[in-house]
Amino acid sequence: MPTDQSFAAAPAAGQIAPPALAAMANAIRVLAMDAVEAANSGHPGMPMGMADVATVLAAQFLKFDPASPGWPDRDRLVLSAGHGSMLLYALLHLTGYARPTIADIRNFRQLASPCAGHPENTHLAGAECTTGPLGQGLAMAVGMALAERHVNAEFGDALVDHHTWVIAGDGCLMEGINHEAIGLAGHLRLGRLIVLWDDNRITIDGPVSLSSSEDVAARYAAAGWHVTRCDGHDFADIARAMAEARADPRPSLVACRTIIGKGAPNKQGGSGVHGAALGPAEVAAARASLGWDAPPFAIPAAIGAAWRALGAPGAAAHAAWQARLAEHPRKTEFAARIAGTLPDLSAAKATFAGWLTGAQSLATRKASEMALEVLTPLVPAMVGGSADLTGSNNTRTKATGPLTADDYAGRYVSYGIREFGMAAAMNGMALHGGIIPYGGTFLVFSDYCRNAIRLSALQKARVIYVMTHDSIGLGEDGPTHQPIEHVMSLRLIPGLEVFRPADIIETAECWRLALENAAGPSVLALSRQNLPQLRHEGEMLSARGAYRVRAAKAARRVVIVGTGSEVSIACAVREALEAQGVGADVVSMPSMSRFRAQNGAYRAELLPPDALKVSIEAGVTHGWEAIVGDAGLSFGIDSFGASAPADVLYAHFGLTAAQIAPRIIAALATFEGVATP
Ligand SMILES: Cc1ncc(C[n+]2csc(CCOP(=O)(O)OP(=O)(O)O)c2C)c(N)n1
Ligand SMILES: [Mg+2]
Repeated sequence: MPTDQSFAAAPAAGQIAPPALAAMANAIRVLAMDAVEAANSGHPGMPMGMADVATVLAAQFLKFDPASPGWPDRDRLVLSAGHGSMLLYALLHLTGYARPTIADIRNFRQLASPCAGHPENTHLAGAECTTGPLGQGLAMAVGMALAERHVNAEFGDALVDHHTWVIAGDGCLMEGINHEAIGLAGHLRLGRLIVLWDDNRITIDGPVSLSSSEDVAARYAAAGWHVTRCDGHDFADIARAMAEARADPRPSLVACRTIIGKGAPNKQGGSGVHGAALGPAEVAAARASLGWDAPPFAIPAAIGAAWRALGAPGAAAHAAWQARLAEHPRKTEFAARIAGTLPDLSAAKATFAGWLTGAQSLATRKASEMALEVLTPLVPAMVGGSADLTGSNNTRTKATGPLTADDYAGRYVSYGIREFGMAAAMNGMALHGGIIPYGGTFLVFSDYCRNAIRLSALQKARVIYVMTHDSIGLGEDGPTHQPIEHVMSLRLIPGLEVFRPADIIETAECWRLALENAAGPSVLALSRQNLPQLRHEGEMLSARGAYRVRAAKAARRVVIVGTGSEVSIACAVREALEAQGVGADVVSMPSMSRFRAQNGAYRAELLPPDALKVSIEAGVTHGWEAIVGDAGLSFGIDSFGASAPADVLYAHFGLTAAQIAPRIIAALATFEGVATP
């Protein structure tokens, strides 16, 4: 029997009389309005409106242990309507989590408080994910619910048996990503996902009716969801709807009809209460109408005690879970999976080292597939997928069978044509724990994923994006499909590792680096077209971001830096220069950020001041000034691409050795005239 069903039936839960529940809910309301008042910024409306729903959730349904926010089998609570962050902070504080303290709440929205404007998983252990960009919390929750089923399928009910609860607003349901997320959840029948919709019919600009006349319930039903409703201010009705949702085998939407800002007598029900402090007069009026005499940030003892008592069933469930874990034959493996520890990769390292002796001309997307064939059997946490481009992204391996509603043990997700939904779900999977997700699409569609990629980085989530067809080298599909600004613009996202490997050897190295990058996301930008193998020696040279792949024969006057498919072009340019007696190094730079993090000596050794520095990358030249300097040359594409075969396009955009070498020779005279007067 699923263990958290017995948890739900625990006698302590559900036995609190409604008057006491009302007082407990008012504690959330008062903390929210007091914190927003102190900060003179924030959003009181949502926490006050959803206080009753959140109280029933914590009192009767949510499986949590305040002493152990990271307990792997806790229910996940995702506050998708992240602007209502005070709801989460109040819940965590009242139920007895170590943080936030009342001092933290007093410092709501101030530097160094874990109570940031919107919940941030890196600031607060009880925040499952970082939310605020509307719609993405719910979409991440889909990934968490999927992760729960997958890890359950592997380790069983004794260790993995929890629910994912989401508090979402009108905005989360209106965003386009909602369509992708619920389609995926319905298809995969993620019955342990329950969305509590704050159906208050208000957004910032006013009533929802200003902008929307959609039948949300019908849309969810059409996506295969169970839909129910409740009066979000009637404790019994809320509990009835939640119980119904939990019992239904489909993912559930509970439309909780609420009044935004409930408890603020003159402002409730209107959009003015969404995101502004109530002001001293309205706060006083709210206190009077709620019958709340305590001063700001003070919780009456009996109410505080009632809140803290809610943690007891979860603490007991956690203790029972610990006992089961201690007896479990795979406890060590489970702990390593949850911790995200990589297994021994020496077999993969040996295979990759063997490739050095070959001379394989391959697309790096194909090399990536070969690396994945080696890595996925060794790393069971890896769960792959693609947004309907499996045959192009080369993301599926023999070890990754289909993950479906009928077999959650599978390791390959068919995300469908849902790039943003895939990226957000992968964030949720990584944050849930037990999974290292990777997923593919065309690099040009990284823009569709972009805000989720940004959240991968902000949340320090190990998500690996396999982005193929990484330049005009994809050829005839034309400018709609040819990335131009993408590689450079992804490099702008702080904390995102962007790898653009040049051949099979670098591809294998970059895959290892991405896997070992436990505290952040990586993008692998991979070619459609074949690329010659450039390396026959050296181990993990990609780790420093850039290295000399060819040394000048004649006295070095030029250093040519390339990435990905342009490194082989750089090598051809070097040949042309050397033929004219001009010495040139070629530096391959699979990761610009890693190179820039190297010490000055290493950087100067690769890019010496007395050599003319040249970059070649089939994308925007913007950003390369930092590498080649003011006197350097950057060859790239500062317009959109075109529809033609790849080799025609490379010639059209001037990215051939025959076109680049003379321009370097021409520039050399000026450069050396200035550099060595
Ligand atoms: C992607 C995105 N777009 C816009 C915003 C700005 N924003 C924050 S809350 C909000 C209104 C949301 O309405 P609703 O979800 O109904 O919240 P409520 O007013 O009911 O609390 C908007 C537009 C955002 N946070 N994220
Ligand atoms: Mg609303």
